[in-house]
Amino acid sequence: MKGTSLFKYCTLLLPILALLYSFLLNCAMATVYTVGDQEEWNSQTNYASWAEAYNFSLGDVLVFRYVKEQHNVYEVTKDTFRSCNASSGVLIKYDSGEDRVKLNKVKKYWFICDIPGHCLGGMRFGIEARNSTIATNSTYDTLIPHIEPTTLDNSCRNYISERWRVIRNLIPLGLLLFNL
Ligand SMILES: [Cu+2]
Repeated sequence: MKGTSLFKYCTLLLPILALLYSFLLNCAMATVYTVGDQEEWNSQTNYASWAEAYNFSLGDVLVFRYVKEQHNVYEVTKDTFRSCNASSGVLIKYDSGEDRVKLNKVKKYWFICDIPGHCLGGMRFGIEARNSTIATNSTYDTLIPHIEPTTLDNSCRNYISERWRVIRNLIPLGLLLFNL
């Protein structure tokens, strides 16, 4: 009899641990993207379609790899992205050949290469860094009520405490069901 009740508790505990783990993953995992993937940062790649292939989140990192002095990376305003004229609207310049850009704000980022002709030739793209706590693809979301974050700038801690409240409420219910 003792063995079966232990089994019951384990079957209850495992999904809870899996839930917690998936929440932590959603919050803590930052993805590192090499811009252009295998093509890296060069004049032959369509970066608009590269950028569309991914969903970028707060905390993710973009890595620009290229031969130093053959290219560079400017973070620019939307207007400068559109015009490819970097005489104004340049926010940050990178030229190391392996530039790591951390997306540390929820906003739209615009990047160009400022070597003559490269931006107009396609070395430019825009991405939107979203709040990663809003986006979740956990399969467990179908099993428990989904709680929308209350504010746009809510932190991971708020998110986890919201989720934890749901789990905490489910534990007595689960114990009740298993004991009946
Ligand atoms: Cu270039």
